[in-house]
Amino acid sequence: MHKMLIFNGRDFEGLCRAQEMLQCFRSILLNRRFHWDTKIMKTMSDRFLIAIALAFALLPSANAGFINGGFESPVAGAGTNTYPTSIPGWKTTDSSFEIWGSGFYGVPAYEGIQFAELNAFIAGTLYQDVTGVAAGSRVGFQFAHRGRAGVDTMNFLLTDLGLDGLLGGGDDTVLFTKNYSDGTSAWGFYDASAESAIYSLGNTVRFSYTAVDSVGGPSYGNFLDAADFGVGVGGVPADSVPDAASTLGLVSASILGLACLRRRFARATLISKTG
Ligand SMILES: [Ca+2]
Ligand SMILES: [Ca+2]
Repeated sequence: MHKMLIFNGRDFEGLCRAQEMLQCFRSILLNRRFHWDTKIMKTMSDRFLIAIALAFALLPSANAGFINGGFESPVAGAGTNTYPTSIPGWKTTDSSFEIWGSGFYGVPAYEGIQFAELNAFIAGTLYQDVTGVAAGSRVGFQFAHRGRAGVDTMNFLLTDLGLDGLLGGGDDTVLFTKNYSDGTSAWGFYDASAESAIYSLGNTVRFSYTAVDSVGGPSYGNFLDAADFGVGVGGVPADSVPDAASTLGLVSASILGLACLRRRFARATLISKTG
């Protein structure tokens, strides 16, 4: 008799597909949204379950893929501004981006030659979707923010987009959110070092700035520069699980989750597959 496990229409036999299995386990443990499609199940040993739990907890960190955080591309040059409709890495809810070159209206870039004005034409959202960060990885961020004609305020938000990889759908998780206000005299620089630890859930993460308030109207304010996001960024350790207590907790949670999973297996229909 040959048995196998099917998740979401895919069978899982052998370690070659362990990564996909981990995705399912992570979904159960962290998102609690899992489309159960067990047609045939495979009897798994406790040792295998524990190995999977450990692998889940200690999954290596991955690069975040965050790019162009300093708004240096496309090149506009110093002393001017441009309104590109697309730039590498970023998306906007506005009709275009607004990129300033250092010295335009007397405002210096925080780093490099260029920076962005969040309020191009409206009080919109400027965002970047980041993939490839393993579940359980500690992530950090950094950016510089400045007011244009007074004290401007924007909301910075990190959102795990859930299994659908899209904003909304009932499966999103806010990983971090905070408002930042800065005036015109200097750039404010911020990172994750003073914040509580932020851990990836393993799905696409949306890094976003949304204009909250700006002096001069909706097309004014909230300058941004020097952004970065990912593992080992923003003054926090690059460890996927930074300390023993967290590791033990995550492993325990994983094993507990797998125990629950096994109870669900026990209730599932066992179907023999021949051949
Ligand atoms: Ca820059
Ligand atoms: Ca979603």
